[in-house]
Amino acid sequence: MNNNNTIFALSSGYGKAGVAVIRISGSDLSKEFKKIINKKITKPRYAYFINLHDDTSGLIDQCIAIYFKTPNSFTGEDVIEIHCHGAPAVVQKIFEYLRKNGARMANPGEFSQRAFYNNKMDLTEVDGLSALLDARTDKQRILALKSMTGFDSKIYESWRSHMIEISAYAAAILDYEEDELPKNIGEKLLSQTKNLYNEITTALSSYASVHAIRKGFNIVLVGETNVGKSSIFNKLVGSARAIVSDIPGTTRDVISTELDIDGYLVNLSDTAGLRESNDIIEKIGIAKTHTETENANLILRVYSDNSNKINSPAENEIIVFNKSDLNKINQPNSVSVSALTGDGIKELLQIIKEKIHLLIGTSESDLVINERTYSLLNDAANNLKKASKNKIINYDIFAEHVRNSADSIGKILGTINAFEVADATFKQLCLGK
Ligand SMILES: Nc1nc2c(ncn2[C@@H]2O[C@H](COP(=O)(O)OP(=O)(O)OP(=O)(O)O)[C@@H](O)[C@H]2O)c(=O)[nH]1
Ligand SMILES: [Mg+2]
Repeated sequence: MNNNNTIFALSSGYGKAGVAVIRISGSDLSKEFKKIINKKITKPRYAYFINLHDDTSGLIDQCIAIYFKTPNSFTGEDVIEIHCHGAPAVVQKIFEYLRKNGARMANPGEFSQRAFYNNKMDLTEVDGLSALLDARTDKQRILALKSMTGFDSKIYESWRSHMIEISAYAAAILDYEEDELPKNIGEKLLSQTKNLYNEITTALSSYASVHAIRKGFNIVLVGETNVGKSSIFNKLVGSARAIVSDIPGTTRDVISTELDIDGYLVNLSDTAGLRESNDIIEKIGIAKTHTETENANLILRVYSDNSNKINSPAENEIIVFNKSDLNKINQPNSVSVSALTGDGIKELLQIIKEKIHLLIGTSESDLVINERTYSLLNDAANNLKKASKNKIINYDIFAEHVRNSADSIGKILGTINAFEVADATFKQLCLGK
């Protein structure tokens, strides 16, 4: 094995397990594979049962070994997978064996990086893979899988080729007499550019909700002290996470936990109660409550009575009247609960689910947009906007703007000047991918 070329890593999770999978990738591993399985003839994609031996320490483990011949492998290179017993000591011993034979441990994301440079995946597919490995809920899995299997790439490719066509036409106009060109060519190019601009801005507008699926939907409990925010938080979480007491100002810091609500990852936060306070720590807590509220996708405004005027809820708010066991308030656009008895908690959960569906909307069929693709899509939209101002005055400048836009889309896919972008993308991936 060539030291720089042949990399290995544990592709399954660390720790005790029934089976662990070690992946090896390099430019020519057929000889190495023969050595590992101790047989002359080796078939690709065939599971060999082997006694893995080391010259000095003897039997390392009984394993399954599979050979994937270039280019039909994850990285596009020769790949060997060793399925060994999932004991850390076994894995370490096989690593030692591979190191002795000239291979080195892969860097995080290095397998995917090789797959990218060998044209096995484009960058949006790598983004999708990264999101899939992070997926904790079903919605996250579905969204990531769509991107990983090339759904997004097809849309980007079609936008890009359309832009290249428009800019090529625009550039060619300068070389022809007007009567040699298709009728109303200028208006046609302009209207196509505007259509592309609209499609991209529609995709951009779904960023907030797609982001909420990927990173989690932030729900925050806000209200005056003692209204029962921590009690509701505990009820929704199903355990006594937050301290509850009848002393106003019990909660001073933000307490957050993750929940799976209807397949959506939710970050639920309990906050310090709002009141005038001279206590320096409590004031910091209240400032944090305000920050949490600003960053929330959904706010649960909690009250324990309606003695003061209560504003009707904004689109991202639910009004919750707690302590219904003491005083049940029936007011439109609100839900009445008792964190003490559990009364109304089911209804509250149902309203939360409906709100999540409403706020996330139909974005599940949209593109997966992350921080990287968001800024490049914005660049693309801005260039199309510059190009599609009223009338084309200068075809050269128009073509240039549309071409810049196509370049931004190319960077999303990783087909243009993408090395820096690509390196940043791969670093997000874990070892063994
Ligand atoms: N009767 C009744 N008491 C409740 C209910 N919910 C909470 N309480 C009580 O109200 C008091 C305050 O509850 P907390 O959950 O600590 O209130 P909080 O809004 O988190 O208060 P701070 O952290 O101080 O802002 C406690 O004594 C709770 O036992 C309820 O539904 N019914
Ligand atoms: Mg509290």
